Amino acid sequence: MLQLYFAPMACSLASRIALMEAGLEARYHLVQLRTKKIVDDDGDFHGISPKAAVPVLVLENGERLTESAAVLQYIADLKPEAGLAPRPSEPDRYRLQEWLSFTGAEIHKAFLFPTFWYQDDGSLAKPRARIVQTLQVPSAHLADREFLVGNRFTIADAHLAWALLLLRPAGIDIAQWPPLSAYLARMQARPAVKEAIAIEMALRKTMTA
Ligand SMILES: N[C@@H](CCC(=O)N[C@@H](CS)C(=O)NCC(=O)O)C(=O)O
Repeated sequence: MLQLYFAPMACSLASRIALMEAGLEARYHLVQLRTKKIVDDDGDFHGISPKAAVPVLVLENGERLTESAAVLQYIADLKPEAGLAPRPSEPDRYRLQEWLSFTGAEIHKAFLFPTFWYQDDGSLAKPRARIVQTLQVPSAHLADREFLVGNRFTIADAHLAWALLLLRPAGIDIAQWPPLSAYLARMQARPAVKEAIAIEMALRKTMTA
């Protein structure tokens, strides 16, 4: 069975959403990122991945795959009939990769990550200045579209929806981008997305309690 190492509401949420949208079973291992401990067995997460970052997907053959863009495509390709990614031969596959890269590099790492990790001592000025410019891109794209790629939900939506969910805890008001706000509401209304978020929010509460 597939196994996913995750932390509640971290970027691994997109992989959980993809697994649930695809109807694929997996064993989920909770990782405490601060201590790098695997909660199941108190193991050291560095032993699972030298990157010590989630997501890590353990494949059926025991190999471990990291990086959301790769993990998400792997999951989508396990269940092509779920339509979570255009087939590798289709031109839209490159559009999908374009969005996975943009969310991972420009949204996650360029401003969400620093917004959470730096103290509010002026070092936040740079990432905050990039927020409006960066989020304008998906906002303009989604002004007249329901989904990022083609006319159905894909793993690119799972990835972006996760990133948008973090705006609030990062102190950024999504209402300034009405298309993104409407898009996130649509994504959150999907049963699999709703369930994935509910599971991880409940776990997060127990970890902070
Ligand atoms: N490029 C990686 C980034 C993975 C990443 O940064 N994950 C975060 C959680 S969102 C993490 O586990 N960070 C390690 C830490 O906080 O110590 C990907 O897209 O999967």
